[in-house]
Amino acid sequence: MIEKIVIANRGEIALRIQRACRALGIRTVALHSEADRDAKYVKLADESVCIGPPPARDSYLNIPAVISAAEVTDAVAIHPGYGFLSENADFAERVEQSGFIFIGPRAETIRLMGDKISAIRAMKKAGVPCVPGSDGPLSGDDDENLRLAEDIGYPVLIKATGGGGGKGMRVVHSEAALRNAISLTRAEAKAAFNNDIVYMEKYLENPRHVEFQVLADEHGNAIHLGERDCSMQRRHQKVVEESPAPGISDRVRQRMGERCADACRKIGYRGAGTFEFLYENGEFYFIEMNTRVQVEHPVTELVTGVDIVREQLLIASGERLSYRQKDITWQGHAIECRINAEDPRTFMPSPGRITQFHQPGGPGIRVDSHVYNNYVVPPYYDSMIGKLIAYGANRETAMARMRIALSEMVIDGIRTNIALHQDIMNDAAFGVGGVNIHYLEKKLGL
Ligand code: MV4
Repeated sequence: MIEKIVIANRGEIALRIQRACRALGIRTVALHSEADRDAKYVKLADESVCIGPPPARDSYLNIPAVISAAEVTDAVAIHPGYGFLSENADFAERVEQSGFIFIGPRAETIRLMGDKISAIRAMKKAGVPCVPGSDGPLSGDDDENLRLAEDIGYPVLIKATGGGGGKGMRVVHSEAALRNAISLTRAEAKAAFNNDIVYMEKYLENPRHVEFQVLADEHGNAIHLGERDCSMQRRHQKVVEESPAPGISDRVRQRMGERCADACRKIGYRGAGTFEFLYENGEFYFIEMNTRVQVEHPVTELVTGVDIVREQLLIASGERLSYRQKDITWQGHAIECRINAEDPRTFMPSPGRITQFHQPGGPGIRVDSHVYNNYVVPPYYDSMIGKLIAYGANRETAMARMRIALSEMVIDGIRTNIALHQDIMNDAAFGVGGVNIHYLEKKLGL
């Protein structure tokens, strides 16, 4: 077993990783910027190292600083959490070249999935259903692209292979707009990702975002933990996630989950991962794979009973998965509300001192947050300050518990999106379940 790890992240996920380490007797090194120096989770760690000034590029994204911190503390492995360096293949490679274990997939796997065209090719080959599209880069031949779009059928979507998470995409509704859309997307992609390679897909107009959680070890074992519905989003930021996804039958879960687990075996995947799908008219279409632990992993933990971060640590230690697929069962329903320090009207970040923090509790309530009374939310990072997760025997119960928990939660001194969550928990369409990815933006009048 790994003896000591560096946690190359901050906030709630740094605390979540630290808790999993404690349970396994792994010593922890908290890395922090100057802005996070006084955070309680930093003091709770066995050791801490300041890796630079507040801006992320000077601290949490500073690869030499992170690796040096692992060297000076004699750590064995580095957990990247989510965001920051978690899906940076060059970082994973340098971690391993420096003699440390990267808690995640092999660098080549991260690179394969980071390039969306190569990810789709790999998944298509492994039997995962994908969106009808160009199956590769678009050429510079306008006539060829017009024929392709004609075959796929308008509307089509031009996507940057270096993109993902919503950056570098353009919908095209007609032949007349195609040529221009391709060159604009190319130019934006070149500027944003230094890669002007683009591809084409059928544009799905009203899909849901449904993703499957997988775990794979180094010994060729891979399992799935079912799916999450993450359709309640605004500007590519998820707001509410839940598991199971409303309307997905056990049979469909098993069939799709097994396809994902099988794809993991075929590509030699290692660690925790997520297959992102668009789900429309009863069909799944793979779009991207995330090679990290995700913000919304707790809803899967609550319905399966599997501690995903613990499994990441065991896998990185070279152990076999603690579970076979037949050991995985799904019980009840879990919903997660992302609590953000933001203005309820403008959605602008609202950093500052939390003068009063009271967290809810009771049956089926979990709070994953690093904040407390008098904690100062720094202005430099993501505005998410925690996650409120409600579990119940069914969706109704989980929603009812979430409503009560939201009413108990007190965060004074800064503005938050708690009222938005209350609104969503009382929304009739959310109550029915299965809203699409455009629902929240339409509801908010965007
Ligand atoms: C799509 C799509 C419709 N059709 N692909 C947005 C981010 C990236 N992960 C993929 N995205 C989309 N790809 C096809 N062929 C619609 C989106 C999309 C979206 C997807 C998931 C969650 C929220 C979204 C919001 C807007 C657009």
